[in-house]
Amino acid sequence: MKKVITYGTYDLLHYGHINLLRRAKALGDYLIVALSTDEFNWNEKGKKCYFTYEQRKQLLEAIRYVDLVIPETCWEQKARDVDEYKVDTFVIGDDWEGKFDFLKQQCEVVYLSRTPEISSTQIKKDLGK
Ligand code: C2G
Repeated sequence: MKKVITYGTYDLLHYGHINLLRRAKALGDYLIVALSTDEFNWNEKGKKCYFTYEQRKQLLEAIRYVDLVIPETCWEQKARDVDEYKVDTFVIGDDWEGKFDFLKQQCEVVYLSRTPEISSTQIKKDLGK
């Protein structure tokens, strides 16, 4: 079984996220999403999520491409996750191009093109938040 992992906040879930998850799943048979916790988002990314971790987890678990959701609590957990979950492929959007090449010692690393014109930030702006 080919296992794929990806990481993200996935707040205000939108079709750009779904495009990423669909292509990520197509790279293997089992997709793990490491979902940024509320604390990680605030402390490390300066992001205040609209939905809580539990709500974002529930949304992701309802997506047919997603097989497992685990918490992302720190930047450094990726290498450990790849080993622990016996991951074959790490995948993330190309806004992170090159940032995780260090994982190439352990698994395949794939950067997928982002879906243009949509982001959680844009949605909030359009809604006047
Ligand atoms: N994404 C995309 N197209 C968009 C918006 C997002 O393909 N229009 C992708 C991102 O590239 C990422 C995933 O969807 O792979 C989740 O996006 P975010 O929630 O913004 O994730 P991010 O904050 O970049 O967190 O340790 C890595 C970080 O947790 C990544």
